[in-house]
Amino acid sequence: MKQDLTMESTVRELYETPIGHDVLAKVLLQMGIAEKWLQNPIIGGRKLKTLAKLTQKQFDAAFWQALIDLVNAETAIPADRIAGAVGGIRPTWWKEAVIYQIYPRSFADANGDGIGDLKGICSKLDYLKDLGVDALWLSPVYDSPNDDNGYDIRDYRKIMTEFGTMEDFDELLKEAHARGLRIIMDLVVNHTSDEHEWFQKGLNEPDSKYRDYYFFRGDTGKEPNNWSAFFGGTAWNYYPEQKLWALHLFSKKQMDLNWDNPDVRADVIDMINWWLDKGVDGFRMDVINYISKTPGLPDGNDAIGKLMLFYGIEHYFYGPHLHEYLHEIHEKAFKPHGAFSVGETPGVGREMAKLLTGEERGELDMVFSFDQLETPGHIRFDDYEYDLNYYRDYITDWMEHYGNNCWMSLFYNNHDNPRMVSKVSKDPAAAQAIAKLLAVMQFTLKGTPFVFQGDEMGLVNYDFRSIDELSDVESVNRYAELLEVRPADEAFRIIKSGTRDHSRVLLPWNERAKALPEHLRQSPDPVITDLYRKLIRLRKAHPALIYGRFELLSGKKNVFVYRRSDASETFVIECNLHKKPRKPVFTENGYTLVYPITAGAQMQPYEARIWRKLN
Ligand code: ISL
Ligand code: CA
Repeated sequence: MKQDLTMESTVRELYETPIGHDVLAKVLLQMGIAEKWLQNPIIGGRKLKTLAKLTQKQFDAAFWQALIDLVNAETAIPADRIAGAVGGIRPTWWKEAVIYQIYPRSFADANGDGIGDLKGICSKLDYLKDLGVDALWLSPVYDSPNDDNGYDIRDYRKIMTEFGTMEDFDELLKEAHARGLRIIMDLVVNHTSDEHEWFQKGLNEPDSKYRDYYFFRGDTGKEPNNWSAFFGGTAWNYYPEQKLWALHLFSKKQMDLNWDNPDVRADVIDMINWWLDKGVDGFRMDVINYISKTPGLPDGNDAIGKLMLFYGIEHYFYGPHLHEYLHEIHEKAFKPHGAFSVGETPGVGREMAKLLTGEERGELDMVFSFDQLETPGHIRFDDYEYDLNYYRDYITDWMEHYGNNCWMSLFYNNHDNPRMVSKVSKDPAAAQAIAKLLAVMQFTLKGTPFVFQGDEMGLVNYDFRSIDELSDVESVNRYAELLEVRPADEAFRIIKSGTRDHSRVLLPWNERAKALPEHLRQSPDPVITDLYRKLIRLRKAHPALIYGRFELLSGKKNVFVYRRSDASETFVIECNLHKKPRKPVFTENGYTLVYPITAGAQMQPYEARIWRKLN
């Protein structure tokens, strides 16, 4: 479909396009405004030029032009919008699976040096099997100088020394497969370490073909554009000796690859095939939606930069060749191996996600979308209480509109985020109930659950006492930046709220973790682990919880009641999303209680109940 929006088009016309839908939703989310606002007929009927006039303080003409260009550039429409194009859900192993994310550095330390390793992972395979998970996603285990804990890869075909050897990896793969556990690797190919051979050659050998593997630019006296790096400052490094600039969207040691160069794509695809030939079952693809950048790398729009707190995003979060490059990787690597892919796609909304994961498109199997992780108007570094009413609305919207040809990922945590339990409430007395509630939702909503290590232990955030206890490059850099404008204690408070270190402390079962200062120690909660085991088994035993229909029964304030059903049975799940007890909404005629063992007259704070009946 050709989109030909102009400033004469209406807000509704814009909102009806996939990109317009997602961008407007994202802008409102950043501004802390409910998306419902757009569904108001008066707003919807306004011309864009009128809206532009009303919002001229926030958004300049260039913003609207950039948006219209982005919308008009996407000619595809999601298949579920075409009558008759999508049938029923196609069953696959990864729709039925529960996937467990391991952050190897802090998971299990076999040799007692305080750093998790591959032998450690091997030693926990029986535990993981018993938990009931089907696949393990390993955060990067490749050779790396660890500026960003392995997300800065120096050699894609070598194992990080601290984690072990390639023999250890082969052993892990064999042992995992012997237990029926699949292994999903982390694919970090938006960038490499500056210590990668390609970058070193590109930087130091002017005639090398690797000069075009990255975004090198000659000396013009200042940064080639105004883009920001996510881990602080400008996105450009200057190399005085070579008189060259080079682009990095993340840390100063994570250099962006130039995907427009076919040799880059061929080398990356070779590498993927090398791992797939070894027998790994798939990849989680790091910031994979960032790989295609607007040609010429133009400056980022000012309004977008201010709104998103980073400049330049609109030039790479959904770049001009993204679909083409993903399709190429799919055709040349994933498809021939029948391998699984999940893309990490920050900034991608519901409709863009459909164009990335629609089964007819041959790009990705699933994506991680992140707009569920903070309540609208908040960022990770704010100290606030996350409102689960927002999660209900967000997840319901996706489940109702994502279509049978797309499949969702369900997660609250990963190695980049503080624990969701702690976001919802800082009250330690509430933690167990919240962990249970999150687990019940995760295993009974529609999609593939991704458990992050420690979720199943009921882990919460750590009470870090000083910046010296943090090691994440993002936290360290941001803290230094904040010190220029805030007193030290305030700067630390901000960093402490959002630091990725909350999810990266050595897990409690390690000997070395027991030696940590008391405020960095937690005990696994066996009640939560037991509940994870039970819920995973429940989900497995009842296809209605996997492929069944989802229907919202009540979404009023603090209430989330939904139904999952297929021809043979019906489940109803009722959740109290709030810290106050309340009367149940669901009347359980003909249903039996599956969880918990008994149901009182009141729903307790954050209580969740699962009911079931045969059809
Ligand atoms: O894009 C962001 C800000 O809006 C980031 O939050 C981004 O989503 C995130 O940092 C991307 O994460 C992944 O790539 C990073 C790495 O540090 C993370 O650990 C990884 O999950 C760079 O490789
Ligand atoms: Ca170790």
